[in-house]
Amino acid sequence: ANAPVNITVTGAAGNIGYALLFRIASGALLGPEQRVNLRLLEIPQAVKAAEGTAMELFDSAFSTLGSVDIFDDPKQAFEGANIAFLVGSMPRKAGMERSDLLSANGGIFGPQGEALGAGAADDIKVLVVGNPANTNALIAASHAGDIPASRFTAMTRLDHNRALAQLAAKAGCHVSEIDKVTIWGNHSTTQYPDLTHATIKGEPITDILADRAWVEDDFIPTVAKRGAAIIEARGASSAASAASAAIDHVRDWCLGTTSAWTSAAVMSDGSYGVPEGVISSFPCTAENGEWKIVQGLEIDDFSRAKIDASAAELAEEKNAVAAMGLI
Ligand code: NAX
Repeated sequence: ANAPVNITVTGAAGNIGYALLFRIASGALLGPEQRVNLRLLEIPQAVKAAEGTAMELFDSAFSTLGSVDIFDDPKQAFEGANIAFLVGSMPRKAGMERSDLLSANGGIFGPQGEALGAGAADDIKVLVVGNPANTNALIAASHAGDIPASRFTAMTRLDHNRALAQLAAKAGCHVSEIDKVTIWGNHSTTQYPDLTHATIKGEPITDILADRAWVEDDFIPTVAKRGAAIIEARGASSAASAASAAIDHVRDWCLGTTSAWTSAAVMSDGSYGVPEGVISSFPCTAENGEWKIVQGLEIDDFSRAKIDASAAELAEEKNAVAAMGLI
Protein backbone atom coordinates (compact mmCIF):
# COMPACT_ATOMS: atom_id res chain seq x y z
CA ALA A 1 0.00 0.00 0.00
CA ASN A 2 1.03 3.65 -0.48
CA ALA A 3 2.36 5.60 2.49
CA PRO A 4 -0.43 7.43 4.35
CA VAL A 5 -1.19 10.93 3.11
CA ASN A 6 -1.14 13.68 5.74
CA ILE A 7 -4.08 16.03 5.42
CA THR A 8 -4.42 19.18 7.51
CA VAL A 9 -7.88 20.75 7.87
CA THR A 10 -8.23 24.17 9.50
CA GLY A 11 -11.52 25.27 11.00
CA ALA A 12 -12.01 21.59 11.73
CA ALA A 13 -14.70 22.16 14.36
CA GLY A 14 -16.82 24.34 12.07
CA ASN A 15 -19.74 23.44 9.84
CA ILE A 16 -17.78 22.70 6.69
CA GLY A 17 -15.14 20.88 8.71
CA TYR A 18 -17.79 18.57 10.14
CA ALA A 19 -18.98 17.59 6.65
CA LEU A 20 -15.51 17.47 5.11
CA LEU A 21 -13.62 15.35 7.61
CA PHE A 22 -15.91 12.33 7.33
CA ARG A 23 -15.74 12.35 3.54
CA ILE A 24 -11.94 12.55 3.56
CA ALA A 25 -11.70 9.83 6.21
CA SER A 26 -14.08 7.51 4.35
CA GLY A 27 -11.98 7.47 1.18
CA ALA A 28 -14.04 9.90 -0.90
CA LEU A 29 -10.97 12.05 -1.52
CA LEU A 30 -8.20 9.65 -2.50
CA GLY A 31 -9.99 6.35 -2.95
CA PRO A 32 -10.58 3.19 -0.93
CA GLU A 33 -6.94 2.04 -1.06
CA GLN A 34 -5.29 5.19 0.28
CA ARG A 35 -4.87 5.63 4.00
CA VAL A 36 -5.10 9.20 5.31
CA ASN A 37 -3.88 10.83 8.51
CA LEU A 38 -5.95 13.81 9.60
CA ARG A 39 -4.40 16.83 11.31
CA LEU A 40 -7.04 19.18 12.68
CA LEU A 41 -6.21 22.84 13.34
CA GLU A 42 -8.51 24.98 15.46
CA ILE A 43 -8.33 28.06 17.64
CA PRO A 44 -7.89 27.17 21.34
CA GLN A 45 -11.57 27.86 22.19
CA ALA A 46 -12.71 25.28 19.62
CA VAL A 47 -10.22 22.51 20.39
CA LYS A 48 -12.72 20.75 22.65
CA ALA A 49 -15.33 20.68 19.88
CA ALA A 50 -12.66 19.33 17.48
CA GLU A 51 -11.98 16.59 20.03
CA GLY A 52 -15.65 15.65 19.83
CA THR A 53 -15.43 15.37 16.05
CA ALA A 54 -12.28 13.28 16.44
CA MET A 55 -14.21 10.93 18.77
CA GLU A 56 -16.83 10.45 16.06
CA LEU A 57 -14.16 9.84 13.42
CA PHE A 58 -12.70 7.20 15.72
CA ASP A 59 -16.16 5.65 16.22
CA SER A 60 -16.67 5.40 12.46
CA ALA A 61 -13.88 2.80 12.20
CA PHE A 62 -13.07 3.89 8.66
CA SER A 63 -10.73 1.44 6.90
CA THR A 64 -8.99 4.36 5.17
CA LEU A 65 -8.33 6.44 8.31
CA GLY A 66 -4.90 6.23 9.92
CA SER A 67 -4.70 8.81 12.68
CA VAL A 68 -6.40 11.99 13.89
CA ASP A 69 -4.39 14.67 15.68
CA ILE A 70 -5.62 18.02 16.95
CA PHE A 71 -3.61 21.22 17.17
CA ASP A 72 -4.03 24.88 18.03
CA ASP A 73 -0.59 25.75 16.62
CA PRO A 74 -0.25 26.05 12.81
CA LYS A 75 3.46 25.10 12.89
CA GLN A 76 2.60 21.70 14.33
CA ALA A 77 -0.58 21.21 12.32
CA PHE A 78 1.16 21.67 8.94
CA GLU A 79 4.24 19.59 9.79
CA GLY A 80 4.56 16.98 7.05
CA ALA A 81 1.26 17.97 5.39
CA ASN A 82 0.75 16.72 1.83
CA ILE A 83 -2.65 18.39 1.48
CA ALA A 84 -4.10 21.37 3.36
CA PHE A 85 -7.72 22.49 3.40
CA LEU A 86 -7.75 26.04 4.80
CA VAL A 87 -11.36 26.34 5.88
CA GLY A 88 -11.21 28.46 9.05
CA SER A 89 -11.19 32.20 8.39
CA MET A 90 -12.83 35.48 9.31
CA PRO A 91 -15.56 35.91 6.69
CA ARG A 92 -17.28 39.27 6.22
CA LYS A 93 -19.88 40.08 8.84
CA ALA A 94 -22.60 42.73 8.55
CA GLY A 95 -21.18 46.18 9.05
CA MET A 96 -17.55 45.07 8.84
CA GLU A 97 -15.11 47.44 7.13
CA ARG A 98 -13.08 45.91 4.34
CA SER A 99 -9.83 46.88 6.04
CA ASP A 100 -10.90 45.05 9.22
CA LEU A 101 -11.86 41.99 7.18
CA LEU A 102 -8.54 41.92 5.34
CA SER A 103 -6.38 42.55 8.38
CA ALA A 104 -8.15 39.82 10.40
CA ASN A 105 -7.51 37.37 7.58
CA GLY A 106 -3.95 38.56 7.16
CA GLY A 107 -3.50 37.58 10.80
CA ILE A 108 -4.72 34.06 10.01
CA PHE A 109 -3.36 33.31 6.53
CA GLY A 110 0.05 34.99 6.90
CA PRO A 111 1.14 32.77 9.80
CA GLN A 112 -0.49 29.70 8.20
CA GLY A 113 1.44 30.35 4.97
CA GLU A 114 4.63 30.67 6.98
CA ALA A 115 3.93 27.45 8.86
CA LEU A 116 3.27 25.64 5.57
CA GLY A 117 6.55 26.98 4.18
CA ALA A 118 8.41 25.80 7.26
CA GLY A 119 7.02 22.32 7.63
CA ALA A 120 4.81 21.01 4.83
CA ALA A 121 5.89 18.13 2.59
CA ASP A 122 7.46 18.88 -0.81
CA ASP A 123 4.28 17.91 -2.67
CA ILE A 124 2.00 20.14 -0.56
CA LYS A 125 -1.27 21.16 -2.21
CA VAL A 126 -3.30 23.92 -0.57
CA LEU A 127 -6.99 24.67 -1.10
CA VAL A 128 -8.35 27.81 0.55
CA VAL A 129 -12.09 27.64 1.27
CA GLY A 130 -12.35 30.33 3.96
CA ASN A 131 -13.50 33.69 2.63
CA PRO A 132 -12.41 35.97 1.09
CA ALA A 133 -10.90 32.80 -0.39
CA ASN A 134 -8.93 34.14 -3.38
CA THR A 135 -7.18 36.87 -1.43
CA ASN A 136 -6.63 34.63 1.61
CA ALA A 137 -4.87 32.19 -0.72
CA LEU A 138 -2.73 35.03 -2.06
CA ILE A 139 -1.76 36.05 1.47
CA ALA A 140 -0.82 32.47 2.39
CA ALA A 141 1.17 32.00 -0.84
CA SER A 142 3.16 35.17 -0.25
CA HIS A 143 4.32 33.95 3.18
CA ALA A 144 5.15 30.39 2.20
CA GLY A 145 8.85 30.70 1.37
CA ASP A 146 9.95 28.06 -1.15
CA ILE A 147 6.53 26.58 -1.89
CA PRO A 148 5.66 27.46 -5.49
CA ALA A 149 2.67 29.80 -5.79
CA SER A 150 1.05 27.21 -8.06
CA ARG A 151 0.40 25.06 -4.96
CA PHE A 152 -1.97 27.67 -3.52
CA THR A 153 -5.50 27.56 -4.88
CA ALA A 154 -8.91 28.87 -3.84
CA MET A 155 -12.27 27.20 -4.18
CA THR A 156 -14.71 28.11 -6.93
CA ARG A 157 -15.74 24.50 -7.44
CA LEU A 158 -18.93 25.04 -5.44
CA ASP A 159 -19.87 27.86 -7.83
CA HIS A 160 -18.99 25.54 -10.72
CA ASN A 161 -21.17 22.75 -9.35
CA ARG A 162 -24.00 25.20 -8.74
CA ALA A 163 -23.73 26.29 -12.39
CA LEU A 164 -23.90 22.65 -13.56
CA ALA A 165 -26.99 22.07 -11.43
CA GLN A 166 -28.75 25.20 -12.71
CA LEU A 167 -28.02 24.35 -16.33
CA ALA A 168 -29.11 20.74 -15.91
CA ALA A 169 -32.42 21.91 -14.41
CA LYS A 170 -32.95 24.36 -17.27
CA ALA A 171 -32.06 21.87 -20.01
CA GLY A 172 -33.72 18.86 -18.41
CA CYS A 173 -30.50 16.86 -18.61
CA HIS A 174 -28.26 15.23 -16.02
CA VAL A 175 -25.29 17.17 -14.62
CA SER A 176 -22.97 14.42 -15.83
CA GLU A 177 -23.94 15.18 -19.44
CA ILE A 178 -22.67 18.78 -19.17
CA ASP A 179 -19.11 19.85 -19.93
CA LYS A 180 -17.10 23.05 -20.50
CA VAL A 181 -18.76 25.32 -17.96
CA THR A 182 -16.43 27.93 -16.44
CA ILE A 183 -16.40 30.14 -13.37
CA TRP A 184 -14.09 33.11 -13.93
CA GLY A 185 -12.64 35.53 -11.41
CA ASN A 186 -13.32 36.00 -7.72
CA HIS A 187 -15.40 33.77 -5.43
CA SER A 188 -17.72 36.70 -4.78
CA THR A 189 -20.81 38.12 -6.42
CA THR A 190 -18.61 39.50 -9.24
CA GLN A 191 -17.74 35.96 -10.36
CA TYR A 192 -18.67 35.15 -13.95
CA PRO A 193 -20.36 31.79 -14.52
CA ASP A 194 -19.79 31.30 -18.26
CA LEU A 195 -21.89 28.99 -20.42
CA THR A 196 -20.49 30.21 -23.76
CA HIS A 197 -18.55 27.00 -24.41
CA ALA A 198 -20.85 24.64 -22.53
CA THR A 199 -21.95 21.39 -24.11
CA ILE A 200 -24.62 18.85 -23.28
CA LYS A 201 -23.80 15.36 -24.54
CA GLY A 202 -21.08 17.02 -26.60
CA GLU A 203 -23.44 19.43 -28.39
CA PRO A 204 -23.32 23.23 -27.99
CA ILE A 205 -26.27 24.77 -26.11
CA THR A 206 -27.15 27.31 -28.81
CA ASP A 207 -30.84 27.65 -27.92
CA ILE A 208 -30.21 28.15 -24.22
CA LEU A 209 -27.50 30.74 -24.92
CA ALA A 210 -29.88 32.59 -27.23
CA ASP A 211 -32.23 33.06 -24.25
CA ARG A 212 -30.29 36.08 -22.97
CA ALA A 213 -32.91 36.90 -20.35
CA TRP A 214 -32.39 33.50 -18.75
CA VAL A 215 -28.58 33.63 -18.98
CA GLU A 216 -28.15 37.19 -17.75
CA ASP A 217 -31.07 37.75 -15.36
CA ASP A 218 -31.61 34.25 -14.00
CA PHE A 219 -28.64 31.90 -14.40
CA ILE A 220 -25.75 34.26 -13.60
CA PRO A 221 -27.29 35.95 -10.53
CA THR A 222 -28.69 32.64 -9.23
CA VAL A 223 -25.24 31.05 -9.28
CA ALA A 224 -23.45 34.14 -7.95
CA LYS A 225 -25.93 34.67 -5.10
CA ARG A 226 -26.66 31.05 -4.25
CA GLY A 227 -24.71 31.28 -0.99
CA ALA A 228 -27.09 33.96 0.30
CA ALA A 229 -30.13 31.95 -0.86
CA ILE A 230 -28.91 28.92 1.10
CA ILE A 231 -28.46 31.02 4.24
CA GLU A 232 -31.98 32.40 3.78
CA ALA A 233 -33.45 28.88 3.43
CA ARG A 234 -31.38 26.90 5.97
CA GLY A 235 -30.62 29.60 8.45
CA ALA A 236 -26.99 28.55 8.07
CA SER A 237 -24.45 28.78 5.28
CA SER A 238 -23.69 26.04 2.76
CA ALA A 239 -21.69 23.35 4.47
CA ALA A 240 -22.16 19.87 2.95
CA SER A 241 -22.15 21.21 -0.62
CA ALA A 242 -19.04 23.28 0.15
CA ALA A 243 -17.32 20.22 1.62
CA SER A 244 -18.31 18.16 -1.40
CA ALA A 245 -16.89 20.78 -3.76
CA ALA A 246 -13.66 20.89 -1.75
CA ILE A 247 -13.37 17.12 -2.16
CA ASP A 248 -14.00 17.47 -5.92
CA HIS A 249 -11.30 20.15 -6.25
CA VAL A 250 -8.57 18.29 -4.37
CA ARG A 251 -9.46 14.87 -5.81
CA ASP A 252 -9.17 16.26 -9.35
CA TRP A 253 -5.92 18.01 -8.44
CA CYS A 254 -4.40 14.78 -7.07
CA LEU A 255 -5.89 12.22 -9.45
CA GLY A 256 -6.49 14.33 -12.59
CA THR A 257 -9.57 15.90 -14.16
CA THR A 258 -11.85 13.58 -16.10
CA SER A 259 -13.94 16.18 -18.00
CA ALA A 260 -12.73 18.69 -20.62
CA TRP A 261 -12.11 21.13 -17.76
CA THR A 262 -13.34 22.31 -14.39
CA SER A 263 -13.09 25.63 -12.52
CA ALA A 264 -10.36 26.37 -10.00
CA ALA A 265 -8.88 29.59 -8.68
CA VAL A 266 -5.15 29.47 -9.39
CA MET A 267 -2.31 31.98 -9.62
CA SER A 268 -2.87 34.04 -12.75
CA ASP A 269 -0.08 34.05 -15.33
CA GLY A 270 -1.86 36.80 -17.25
CA SER A 271 -4.01 34.36 -19.25
CA TYR A 272 -7.17 35.89 -20.71
CA GLY A 273 -6.07 39.35 -19.60
CA VAL A 274 -6.44 38.56 -15.89
CA PRO A 275 -3.60 40.46 -14.17
CA GLU A 276 -0.61 38.31 -13.27
CA GLY A 277 -0.24 37.61 -9.56
CA VAL A 278 -3.86 37.42 -8.44
CA ILE A 279 -5.54 34.11 -7.62
CA SER A 280 -8.41 33.94 -10.07
CA SER A 281 -10.80 31.26 -11.21
CA PHE A 282 -10.15 29.91 -14.70
CA PRO A 283 -11.11 26.92 -16.80
CA CYS A 284 -8.50 24.39 -15.62
CA THR A 285 -7.38 20.83 -16.11
CA ALA A 286 -5.24 18.90 -13.66
CA GLU A 287 -2.64 16.35 -14.62
CA ASN A 288 0.22 14.82 -12.62
CA GLY A 289 -0.66 16.97 -9.62
CA GLU A 290 -0.49 20.30 -11.49
CA TRP A 291 -3.30 22.64 -12.54
CA LYS A 292 -3.14 24.05 -16.06
CA ILE A 293 -5.25 26.92 -17.37
CA VAL A 294 -7.09 25.88 -20.55
CA GLN A 295 -5.80 28.14 -23.34
CA GLY A 296 -7.23 29.50 -26.55
CA LEU A 297 -10.92 29.85 -25.68
CA GLU A 298 -12.75 32.50 -27.60
CA ILE A 299 -14.03 35.30 -25.34
CA ASP A 300 -16.99 37.32 -26.62
CA ASP A 301 -17.69 40.93 -25.62
CA PHE A 302 -20.17 40.04 -22.87
CA SER A 303 -17.72 37.58 -21.31
CA ARG A 304 -14.84 40.04 -21.69
CA ALA A 305 -16.62 42.69 -19.64
CA LYS A 306 -17.62 40.19 -16.93
CA ILE A 307 -14.14 38.67 -16.64
CA ASP A 308 -12.56 42.14 -16.53
CA ALA A 309 -14.91 43.29 -13.76
CA SER A 310 -14.13 40.34 -11.50
CA ALA A 311 -10.40 40.54 -12.27
CA ALA A 312 -10.50 44.24 -11.34
CA GLU A 313 -12.02 43.33 -7.97
CA LEU A 314 -9.21 40.82 -7.38
CA ALA A 315 -6.59 43.42 -8.31
CA GLU A 316 -8.21 45.87 -5.88
CA GLU A 317 -8.18 43.32 -3.06
CA LYS A 318 -4.54 42.58 -3.85
CA ASN A 319 -3.65 46.29 -3.77
CA ALA A 320 -5.48 46.68 -0.47
CA VAL A 321 -3.61 43.82 1.24
CA ALA A 322 -0.33 45.01 -0.27
CA ALA A 323 -0.94 48.51 1.11
CA MET A 324 -1.59 46.98 4.53
CA GLY A 325 1.67 45.04 4.36
CA LEU A 326 -0.15 41.69 4.40
CA ILE A 327 1.57 40.31 1.28
P1 NAX B 1 -17.81 28.02 10.81
O1 NAX B 1 -17.83 29.35 11.47
O2 NAX B 1 -18.83 27.00 11.13
O3 NAX B 1 -16.39 27.34 11.10
C1 NAX B 1 -15.19 28.02 10.99
C2 NAX B 1 -14.23 27.40 11.97
O4 NAX B 1 -12.94 27.97 11.75
C3 NAX B 1 -14.58 27.64 13.43
O5 NAX B 1 -14.63 26.40 14.12
C4 NAX B 1 -13.44 28.52 13.93
O6 NAX B 1 -13.11 28.26 15.29
C5 NAX B 1 -12.32 28.10 12.99
N1 NAX B 1 -11.23 29.07 12.88
C6 NAX B 1 -11.29 30.41 12.88
N2 NAX B 1 -10.05 30.93 12.82
C7 NAX B 1 -9.20 29.90 12.76
C8 NAX B 1 -7.78 29.81 12.69
N3 NAX B 1 -7.01 30.90 12.71
N4 NAX B 1 -7.23 28.58 12.64
C9 NAX B 1 -8.00 27.48 12.65
N5 NAX B 1 -9.34 27.50 12.75
C10 NAX B 1 -9.93 28.71 12.79
O7 NAX B 1 -17.75 28.33 9.24
P2 NAX B 1 -18.04 27.32 8.03
O8 NAX B 1 -19.49 27.35 7.71
O9 NAX B 1 -17.38 26.03 8.27
O10 NAX B 1 -17.30 28.12 6.84
C11 NAX B 1 -15.91 28.24 6.82
C12 NAX B 1 -15.46 29.23 5.76
O11 NAX B 1 -15.84 28.80 4.46
C13 NAX B 1 -16.07 30.62 5.92
O12 NAX B 1 -15.03 31.57 5.73
C14 NAX B 1 -17.04 30.72 4.76
O13 NAX B 1 -17.23 32.04 4.35
C15 NAX B 1 -16.32 29.90 3.72
N6 NAX B 1 -17.12 29.39 2.60
C16 NAX B 1 -16.52 29.35 1.38
C17 NAX B 1 -17.14 28.83 0.26
C18 NAX B 1 -16.45 28.79 -1.06
O14 NAX B 1 -17.12 28.38 -2.03
N7 NAX B 1 -15.19 29.16 -1.23
C19 NAX B 1 -18.53 28.34 0.35
C20 NAX B 1 -18.97 27.99 1.72
C21 NAX B 1 -18.47 28.90 2.81
O15 NAX B 1 -19.33 30.01 2.89
